[in-house]
Amino acid sequence: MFKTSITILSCLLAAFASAATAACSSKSAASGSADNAAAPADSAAATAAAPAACGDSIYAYVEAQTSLGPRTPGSDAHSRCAEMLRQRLRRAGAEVSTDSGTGTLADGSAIPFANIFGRFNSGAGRRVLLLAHYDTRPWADEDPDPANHSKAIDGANDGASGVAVLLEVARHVASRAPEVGVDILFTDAEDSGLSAPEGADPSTVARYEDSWCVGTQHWVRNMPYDAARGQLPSYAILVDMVGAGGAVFAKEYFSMRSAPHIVSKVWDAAARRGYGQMFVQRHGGAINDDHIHIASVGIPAIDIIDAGRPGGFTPTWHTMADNIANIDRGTLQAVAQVLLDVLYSEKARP
Ligand code: 1BN
Ligand code: ZN
Repeated sequence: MFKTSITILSCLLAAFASAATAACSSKSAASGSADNAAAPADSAAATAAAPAACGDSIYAYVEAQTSLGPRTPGSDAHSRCAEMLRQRLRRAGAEVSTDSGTGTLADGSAIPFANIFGRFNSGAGRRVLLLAHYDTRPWADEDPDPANHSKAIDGANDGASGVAVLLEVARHVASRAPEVGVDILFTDAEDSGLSAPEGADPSTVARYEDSWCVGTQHWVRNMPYDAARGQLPSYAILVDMVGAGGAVFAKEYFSMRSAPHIVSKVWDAAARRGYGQMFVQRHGGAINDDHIHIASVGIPAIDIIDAGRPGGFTPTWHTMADNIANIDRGTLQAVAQVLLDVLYSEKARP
């Protein structure tokens, strides 16, 4: 109770930037910098110019989602979460739109989706797209107890963490905009997919692969950018499963194929902050995630995902243990800080 009160207090202070003594203040993350608002001369100076991410604030954004219950597509908790995200983006000053429809899962059943898009500083020519999925998996099918395989997960890490990190970015963009325009996309129906069973008929494999990231597949076919007029964002960064203690972000395969220069930019920014143990200089596996669909329409796209541990994904992946008890403020803060450093180092023109 006491601890909760402290967390809420420090987050409120952070959110309203009202006290220099708060656990997270509104000052730049760099200490001793005389003028953090000065234009960065290089990447290291940009680190000094970025606002400071607040782990308590991001944790509170995770809790705001998990307290609704599992956000499986079609559920009341999912609708309430969608409305909350639209409101938060609007309050942060974004122009908000929703791309909704119905997709198809591997078994042929229908799944509703509503992708939520927020655009900051729509007049900026050069833009960066940030995305995370807000839906949660309807089945804990990786849980050690088979009795849990048909239960829905809280998705504190797999879903809420990425969204929370982007809400933190939105909070800072609202109070001091970077030079580039920022677009935030909360994708839906990412996590109701099934993997093809061993020995599946090859003609059915695509159906299984396409049962993941259903919302994003629709969004890219209707995206709010005119590619013919050169309006695509310069690049996109997906954050997925960015809230567990001991997270290891390796350089995911499709990210390296689509945008090795953005992977370098992000991993270099992490190294400058001393997060080299988390953002490791190692190549990772190939992951069927939202970024591959964004890359398919010509936007260089990368995935920051906790898949670099010896066993692959974090141990709570698709289990009932993916809950708030296994969320780590330090990981959330590190990822948000790296995104802020990258965004605030970008120039209005390349
Ligand atoms: C990421 C988080 N994913 C699901 N939850 C994508 C994925 C798809 C991971 C297929 C493994 C297999
Ligand atoms: Zn998942």
